[in-house]
Amino acid sequence: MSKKDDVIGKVRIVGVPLDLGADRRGIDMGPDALRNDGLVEALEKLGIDVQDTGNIMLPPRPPKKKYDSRLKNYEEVIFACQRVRDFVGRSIADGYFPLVIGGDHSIAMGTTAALSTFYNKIGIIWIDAHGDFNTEDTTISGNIHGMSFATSCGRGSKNLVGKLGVRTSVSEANCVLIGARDLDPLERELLKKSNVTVFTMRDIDEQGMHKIMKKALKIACDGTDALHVSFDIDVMDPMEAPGVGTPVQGGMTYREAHLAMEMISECPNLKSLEVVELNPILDRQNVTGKLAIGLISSAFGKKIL
Ligand code: NNH
Ligand code: MN
Ligand code: MN
Ligand code: MN
Repeated sequence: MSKKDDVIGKVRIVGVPLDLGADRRGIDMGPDALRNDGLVEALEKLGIDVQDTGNIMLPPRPPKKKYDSRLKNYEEVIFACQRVRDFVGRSIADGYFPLVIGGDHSIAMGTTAALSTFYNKIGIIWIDAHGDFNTEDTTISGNIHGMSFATSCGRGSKNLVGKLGVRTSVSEANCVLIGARDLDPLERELLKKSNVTVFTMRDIDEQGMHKIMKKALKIACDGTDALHVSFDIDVMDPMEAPGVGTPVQGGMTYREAHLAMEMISECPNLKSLEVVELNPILDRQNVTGKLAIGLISSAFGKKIL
């Protein structure tokens, strides 16, 4: 049976109602909005055996505090990421493909920690308007969701790197950032010096998504034993996807994003998928939630013909 014509067999959904890694309230409702918009049914329609384990239980929101650190809500975010790590780890051990739905993007630190205990050399395709390549030293906002890609690559201080008790197996040279158009000054320098390949929106404009994804998949799959895809919905153009915490003009079109996911679905190395930063209270008639479900379906093998 060739993987090419086959959808992923067994998927376990892990919802992470966390927004403490970001600035805006509302992202914590992302997982339930996706369920309400029919995520499980859409995947079942593809013939996938879907297990929805519900949302990870998180402690109540802490009282509003004054931040004296560059890592806002540090303890709470680490706690959530530990749970994500454990849930994703158990999903893989139980033979399920983990689909992590956020929640803010800080949860990727938990996902990549779990993957690192199973795989030796992980490639990541990080699809995002932002770089999420800040460290404790470069961040302007102090929001940990802007640091999760760097942390997954093993960059930053010990407050985040290694904090989940796992040495990362992410291979930076096999990492790709796609759709970037809003980088902080020091983050930009760090990215440029890093081994991450960055395809900005301009690159997509110039070369087209098909060429970009061919290159991205080649880089991420070259000699790696796992591909992780981390999809931040704010990569989409805000006209397509208004329901995100940090919209940035000039993003991907509906078809560009679908083509990316369709091509990802053909990669036999794909071992996990994360879709984050849906903010239902900023959405318009659930278009962003429905878009996200469509994109997840494409990543899992849904075909037009
Ligand atoms: N770069 C900014 C920061 O570090 C924004 C990050 N926001 C995101 N990332 N939504 O995907 O805070
Ligand atoms: Mn992000
Ligand atoms: Mn983003
Ligand atoms: Mn965001």
